[in-house]
Amino acid sequence: MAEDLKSTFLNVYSTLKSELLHDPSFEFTDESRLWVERMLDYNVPGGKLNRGLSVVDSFKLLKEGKDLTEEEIFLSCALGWCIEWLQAYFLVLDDIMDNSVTRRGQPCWFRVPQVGMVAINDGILLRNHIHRILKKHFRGKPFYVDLVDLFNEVEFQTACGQMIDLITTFEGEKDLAKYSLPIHRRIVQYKTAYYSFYLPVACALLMAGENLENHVDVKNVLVDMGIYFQVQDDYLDCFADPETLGKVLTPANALIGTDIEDFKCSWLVVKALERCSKEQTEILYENYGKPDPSNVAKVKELYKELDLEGVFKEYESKSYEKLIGVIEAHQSKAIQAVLKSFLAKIYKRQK
Ligand code: GPP
Ligand code: MG
Ligand code: MG
Ligand code: MG
Repeated sequence: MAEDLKSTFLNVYSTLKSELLHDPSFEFTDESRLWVERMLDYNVPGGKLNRGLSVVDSFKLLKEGKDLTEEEIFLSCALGWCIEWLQAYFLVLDDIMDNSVTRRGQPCWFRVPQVGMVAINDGILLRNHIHRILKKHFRGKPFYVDLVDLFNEVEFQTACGQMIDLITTFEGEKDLAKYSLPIHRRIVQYKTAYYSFYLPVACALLMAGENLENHVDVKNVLVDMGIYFQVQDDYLDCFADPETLGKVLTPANALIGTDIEDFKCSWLVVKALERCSKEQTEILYENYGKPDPSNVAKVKELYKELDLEGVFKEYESKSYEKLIGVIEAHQSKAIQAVLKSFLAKIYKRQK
């Protein structure tokens, strides 16, 4: 059944792609059509597709067992793909900003020969594709205006999150003293939680005819889930098996993520700062945010000494308990099911 859904979902990708490659608002040449096709295939469908598939899953749960029509299946898949397009747009640009090397087990798009800074424009195109898809398939729906507004709001929140992520990481002003749990929370709430967690469920709610203003409590739980998810991301950046995470090309390469080198306000460095002795704090200040592998190794050694793996495991089970408690207090069984299925997908994930 899950495999079935995935193949339906992938078929909808082919349909949407083909529509975009024949968009009558542009006179494509063979060359330009090939470029867009290669760019889409490289950046859009290669992830876990969790966000996109969640729209369909959530919509089904909101329909409480009623069979979906062909149209409902297609439209919920199309909305799911809009989120995957949004994610592709963010990641293409984020990898340039973070100077990253690999993504999803392959070189970042801007590192592909001949692509380079064309990737910036490709990111803008990906962004525009979302609204081409929405216009083509949803413009006649009563919730069209709310849908467009939702995508715009969430994109704005994410760009603001990206901004605070980047400006707290400024070159030349590297000062660990400004990193704290509230700052970390603010960054991840905006840069990850709204588009990854709230957006898929909000799309499903709109398709089910709901008014989003009546679901602020759902938004709050999903934002908390998103924060928990980004803490996992920060943890995996340092501790995951590189091959599983897809941020490395060969097992011989010890590099996983680049948060330490990039002086990121990661959950790990915040927790380390809370737990360090005076001497350990000095080690952290001396070695954090430097590109040299020996500096990175010292930071990782300190993380081991401070048992950040154990601190994370504790945080993980506490967060789970708390989220389940809030979800089970919700008045609607259908919404409880949506939120629980989301949580089950991410709890104790390895990638
Ligand atoms: C990724 O965070 C950042 C985003 C998805 C938001 C980008 C927003 C833009 C407006 C471009 P990250 O850098 O921590 O993720 P990863 O570790 O996957 O690179
Ligand atoms: Mg990044
Ligand atoms: Mg980033
Ligand atoms: Mg990360």
